[in-house]
Amino acid sequence: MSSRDPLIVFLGPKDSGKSSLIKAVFPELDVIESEPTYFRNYRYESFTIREVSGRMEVVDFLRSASVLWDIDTAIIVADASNLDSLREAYRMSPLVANSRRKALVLNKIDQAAEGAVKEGRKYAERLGCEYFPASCRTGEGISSLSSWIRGVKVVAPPKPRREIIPIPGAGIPKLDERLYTDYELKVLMPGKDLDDLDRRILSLVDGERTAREIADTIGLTYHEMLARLRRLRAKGYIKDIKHRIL
Ligand SMILES: Nc1nc2c(ncn2[C@@H]2O[C@H](COP(=O)(O)OP(=O)(O)OP(=O)(O)O)[C@@H](O)[C@H]2O)c(=O)[nH]1
Ligand SMILES: [Mg+2]
Repeated sequence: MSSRDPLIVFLGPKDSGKSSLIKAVFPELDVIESEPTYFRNYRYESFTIREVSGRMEVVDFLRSASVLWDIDTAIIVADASNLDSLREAYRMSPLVANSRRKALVLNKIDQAAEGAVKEGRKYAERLGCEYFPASCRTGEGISSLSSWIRGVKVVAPPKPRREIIPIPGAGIPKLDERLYTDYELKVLMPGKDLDDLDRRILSLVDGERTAREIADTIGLTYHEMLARLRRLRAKGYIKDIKHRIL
């Protein structure tokens, strides 16, 4: 499996039906049902399908690393039988903020709580994403979801040279910030489709300053800065972001 493959990420609270949906949409895969420690990858054609753990603390932990994930499609899964599941899925959604497209799947509509389908639509609107009420048990909504996932051709942008995969271990380790420090940056040329913040960032990108120094100078958080850098690179304004583990 290449770490450069674009990702199809399944994200959602515990027991919402992430594994069941992967199995329903990609029946050819040998899906493992136990909860992954962090995430579990499957190879599908030129994609990596990734089921993320349903535990909020793991999702929080992965948040910083996910700015380097090349997410083509994000499937946010919630359980229609439990309205809290929708709220939790919504709180998890920043993990896939930089996906090219995303959908909210309200699974288990065979057991939907009253008002859940309508409530799900509101959350999908709030997330600005597609909405698929579905049931792995009855098959309802699965073929629409499957067609949507398969229907769009992917144009892969330049990708990070390195993907950071947490090493499984006991408990949840603290994020090691050294993984992200000291980027060397090079600018091609500033252009027109940039906002003022982008211009300020580019004016400071000189191949010497690190991402952290620029973030501090401008007053952005480090994670906001990394998200901006990814977008600027995808647009071609930044030629290269070199990663160095100190
Ligand atoms: N009624 C009903 N049950 C479902 C549906 N989809 C999944 N389930 C059941 O819900 C439970 C959890 O499903 P999983 O697919 O393991 O959920 P998950 O999100 O992968 O769970 P974790 O990986 O442990 O977070 C299982 O018992 C499934 O059989 C559905 O559409 N309807
Ligand atoms: Mg699972």
